Parts: sequence; C-alpha cells; structure tokens
Amino acid sequence: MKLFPGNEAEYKKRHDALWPELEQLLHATGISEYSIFLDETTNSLFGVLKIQDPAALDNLPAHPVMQKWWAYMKDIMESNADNSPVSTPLKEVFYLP
Ligand code: RM4
Repeated sequence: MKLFPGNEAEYKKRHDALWPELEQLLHATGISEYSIFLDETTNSLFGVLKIQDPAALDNLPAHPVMQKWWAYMKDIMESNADNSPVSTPLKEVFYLP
C-alpha cells in the first residue's frame, strides 16, 4: 500500500486508535499477528498477517465496517475507485520455517 507524503504520524495515530468493530471483524475473519510496516524512504506500507483460511479474506472488502474504514483512510493513502487501498502483491523470494 502507499501512504501520501506527510501523513506518517496521522496513519499511525489512526491505527493506534483502531475501531473496536474493525478489530473484531479482523479477528472474526481469522486474522492475527497483523503488522503494517512503513518504508519511510518510499512511503510504501507493507502488511503481514497470519490467517487460518486465506479464502476468508475475500469476504472483507464488502463488509460495511471495512468499507467505512477505507472511506476514512482514503484521504491519506492511495486508494482505488472503490476506496480500497492500492496494493501491490509481493513476490516471496525467501522463507525459512
Ligand atoms: C490499513 C488498510 C487495510 C486495513 C488496515 C487495518 O490502513 O486500510 O486495508 O486492513 O488498515
């Protein structure tokens, strides 16, 4: 994902105050150990999470709480026409279990 320049503190502030209903939705979806890292040289955001059933992620975009969060976040990060964050899938090049 990509943050608009100058919004680093605001992005962190909003996530430090993550809505309880969004936290509940993410956990109910099976997500845990969810971290988002910021590359301050490019404003790229890298998210990593654990999930039991990755297919469950397909249900998130349509959920009203997710929709509301994305609408709330679109002023500080690159977003698509449906308000979802512009995100680039990353290619795994190394894994050590
Ligand atoms: C991010 C982005 C993601 C969401 C997290 C909680 O900024 O909106 O889609 O899962 O917040």
